[in-house]
Amino acid sequence: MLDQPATPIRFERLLLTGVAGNLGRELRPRLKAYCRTLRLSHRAPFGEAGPGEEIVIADLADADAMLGLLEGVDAVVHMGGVSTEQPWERILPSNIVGMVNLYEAARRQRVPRIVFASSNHVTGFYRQDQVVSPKDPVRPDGFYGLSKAFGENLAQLYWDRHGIETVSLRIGSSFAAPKDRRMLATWMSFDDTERLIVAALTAPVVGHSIIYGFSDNRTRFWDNTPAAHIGYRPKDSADVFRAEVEARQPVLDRHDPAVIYQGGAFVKQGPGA
Ligand code: 15L
Repeated sequence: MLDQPATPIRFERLLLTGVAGNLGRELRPRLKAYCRTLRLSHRAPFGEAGPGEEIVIADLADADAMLGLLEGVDAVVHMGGVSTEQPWERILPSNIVGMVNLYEAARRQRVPRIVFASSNHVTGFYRQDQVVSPKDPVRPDGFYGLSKAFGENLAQLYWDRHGIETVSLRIGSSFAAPKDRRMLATWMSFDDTERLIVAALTAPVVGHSIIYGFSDNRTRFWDNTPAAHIGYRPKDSADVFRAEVEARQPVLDRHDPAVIYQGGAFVKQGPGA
């Protein structure tokens, strides 16, 4: 957790979906610092509410449940849904139907802003020797990346048609430490993840903005210049782990698609793999 909250704002009620996932668990105490009440949701029971928390069990695929979930919230941090490459039957209800349910609920409950956990896998089929910006065409590396591209397009529609603002975060690799050479470029520390989400929640005007989520790493695949208005300033860097990661993985097979493409191993798991 940041020593000082990144900005002294207070939301009355923030909703964090997908709280039982890896990143959801990490964000739970962090986001509590920015609101009076943190509403937490997941599709199955996951424990007790702490002080200043409330729990609502809601399946993304259930439109009525989603409508109730969004009642009275000032903003949503949407971490819910499938977060890895999976068979289409699993992705469809949560990342496609679920996203429509989320945005329809936001429209009906008049929720003004959503911070959407998109993914770098929206552009995973760019090569690692390219630097990609949020303005470049999408190149999903599987059904998962494709579903996140759908989510971004849906966010654009709800901004253009209904004025609901979204910041789509194309999160790189948000873990305690980079696990491999690729993550020396894609890694985002948990503190920087908090900084990014808070910047996305509080930037005055965002419309629908897309921004890549990564720390201040020396090697990088992405250029966030078109999202400078979000005001995200990473403070950590994967480079403190560089020597250790390179020693663990000294030789790379340059013919391996997981080494060639930004999406890494995801490019080998998609449809037909
Ligand atoms: C993602 O989108 C996943 O949710 C996460 O588990 C990581 O695998 C990450 O991408 C990544 O690309 O490293």
